[in-house]
Amino acid sequence: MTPRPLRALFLLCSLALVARADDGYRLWLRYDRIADESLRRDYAAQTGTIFLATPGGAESPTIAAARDELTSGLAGLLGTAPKLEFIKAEAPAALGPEGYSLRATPRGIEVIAARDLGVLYGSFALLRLIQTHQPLGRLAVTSAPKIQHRMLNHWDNLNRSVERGYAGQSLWEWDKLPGELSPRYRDYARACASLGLNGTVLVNVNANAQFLTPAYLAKAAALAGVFRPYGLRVYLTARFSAPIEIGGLKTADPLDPAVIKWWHDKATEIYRAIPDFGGFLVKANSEGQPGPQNYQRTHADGANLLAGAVAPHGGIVIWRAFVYDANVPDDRHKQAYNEFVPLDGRFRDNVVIQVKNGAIDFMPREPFHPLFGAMPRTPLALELQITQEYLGGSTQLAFLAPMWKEVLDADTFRPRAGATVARVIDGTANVARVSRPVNPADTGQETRATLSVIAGVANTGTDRNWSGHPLAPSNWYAYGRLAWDHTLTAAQIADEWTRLTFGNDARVVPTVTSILLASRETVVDYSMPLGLHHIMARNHHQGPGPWVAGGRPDWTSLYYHRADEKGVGFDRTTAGSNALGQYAPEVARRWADLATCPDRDLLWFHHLPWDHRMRSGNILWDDICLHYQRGVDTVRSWQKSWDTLAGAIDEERFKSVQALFARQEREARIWRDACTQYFATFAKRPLPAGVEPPAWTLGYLRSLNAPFTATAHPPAAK
Ligand code: GCW
Repeated sequence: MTPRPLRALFLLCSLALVARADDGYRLWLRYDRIADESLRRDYAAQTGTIFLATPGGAESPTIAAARDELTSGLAGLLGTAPKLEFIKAEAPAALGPEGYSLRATPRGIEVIAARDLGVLYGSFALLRLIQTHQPLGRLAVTSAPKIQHRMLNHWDNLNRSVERGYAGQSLWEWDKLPGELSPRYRDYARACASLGLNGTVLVNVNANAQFLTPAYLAKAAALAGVFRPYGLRVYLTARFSAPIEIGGLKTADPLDPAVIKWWHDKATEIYRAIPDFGGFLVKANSEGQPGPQNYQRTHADGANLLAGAVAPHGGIVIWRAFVYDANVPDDRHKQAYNEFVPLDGRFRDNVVIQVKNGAIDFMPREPFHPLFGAMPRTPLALELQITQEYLGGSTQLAFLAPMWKEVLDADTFRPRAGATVARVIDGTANVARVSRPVNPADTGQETRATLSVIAGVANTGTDRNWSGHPLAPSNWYAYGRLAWDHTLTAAQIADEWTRLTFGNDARVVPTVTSILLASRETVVDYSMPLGLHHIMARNHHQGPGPWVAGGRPDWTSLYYHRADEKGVGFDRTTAGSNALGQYAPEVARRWADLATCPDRDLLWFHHLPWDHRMRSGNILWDDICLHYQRGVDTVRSWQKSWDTLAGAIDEERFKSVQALFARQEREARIWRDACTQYFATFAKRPLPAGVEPPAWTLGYLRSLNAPFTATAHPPAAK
């Protein structure tokens, strides 16, 4: 038992630690001293010697990065530096090229991997175990990624603005590169490597050909140099018209010999600057971007052109399926499937088609995209959006792991039950995939999928805490963890992130994790409940805009909610657009039948009368209103729980989140008041009991247009 005065001193010190301001810069790699002395002593004894082991057993910059991290991490956590020994050892085959195994042995802890990068990943994993106070006594962990290419996609522009970015400017200081290297680049790479992310597309899919000019390739090469020890490979977006814009050609036709040569030469030039360049990400013939269809060629022609250019260097092409066109009369939901399914098997082996989680566009909730499972002879990548374009930017909390799990775990029933979206993208759903010869020289043997990719649109920027909202790095973290292992649960990830970010305090952990886990459903409740979608304000996509009309129909809200005096919702059954026909029959049947369609997807697939009887016993109109109110109420409940953490979290982050929750509560009310009053003009029914009367008139809310991006907020009532 510690003597009293000492205990008091200890308490004072730990209070001082708690109160210390934290600006969030260190993300989940904080390494603050563990307050519990006996725990610290145990860990110090167990980690006295750490063996870093690979079959090659040679030092490298990656091993040096692992050493640095373990040394500074353990010095911070335990106050002692471990003895690090680098040894030769065979790695179990199951680890693959990037996996690791951690083992407690009588002489110390072993971090074993087939390659240096696995040692680095294992070192981060070991630190995470200590940071989250896990026992090491019987440590025997093996872990290997399920997906090969785990990527961040930055939508960063040449002028350092970030499309749909809410955390300041782009991290990449183009004007200072390649000469000056911000220390932030290394911290970015550390954060990525700590999660096992191994690829980064530096720039926006709305692409700028300038990034492929020699001056910018030198800048990208400088970034690649900083990232390389951390196993993070650099990719670029390819603007399809680059041969015209920077190459002086008259055409970008993918079958034109001069164009083919231009891309081959460009690839050679890129690989000279960046020998481990990952490849190209391409958005073509979508939202005004140029592409092969400008020359009456197909997406396969376009993708294969670039794939041919990078293939000799081992590069890949990630071709996006986010295509739709207002001139095509069919439901936007169906267009990507209609375009791409006929091209299945027509892509070169180093092409992957990147598909957003849902068929419309990163809505707060979307049923999984019908392309998953529908192209068995083509590797498909899953694209998720970490940045919260439709979920409140960086002013609202929406922890997205539950949403991503919903998609990853969705069963496509293609080719058979159990083929979840996760298994489609990791290649295990369809092991007998046939790789068809694309060019006559290929042999076309039966192979298992070799290419697997997952992408997350980054939420990073120059804000000191990286992501704007102090709780928003949880989404970067969750994305990285799921990219490594999609079988983790949202609750596990929330628990880990909270411990790493706020410490292991018994009060803080359950409070923060329960707020995190409820948050995405709460945003759905107060913005687009029961399958409503795309009813946000125009352009900036923040805040309500169910009235948005005029211009391109598929960019209006009316196109999606179809509200009239009879009812609301988009009929995608056979009586309507029959988008359901693009899913496996088992899936389509479940959504088509009102008896089995879950409430959460109802208005995505059905147009229903306002007095449709819901499972709750309420009529549809009442349920819609009650969801909006529930969203507001839940945010209020977070405010109360957060307030209980005063003193248990450093003041800086505590106050910041407190202010943001107050803002979120008001923004939730704006959503509620705007949507319920707007839909009431059709439903012509009163608000049900339990829903507060609106604080603002519909006319006033409509006149604001951009309530959430404007700095001035609406006054308390109007
Ligand atoms: O969601 C839409 C966004 C655009 C984005 C596009 C895409 C990069 O509003 O800002 O452009 O998707 O994913 O290509």
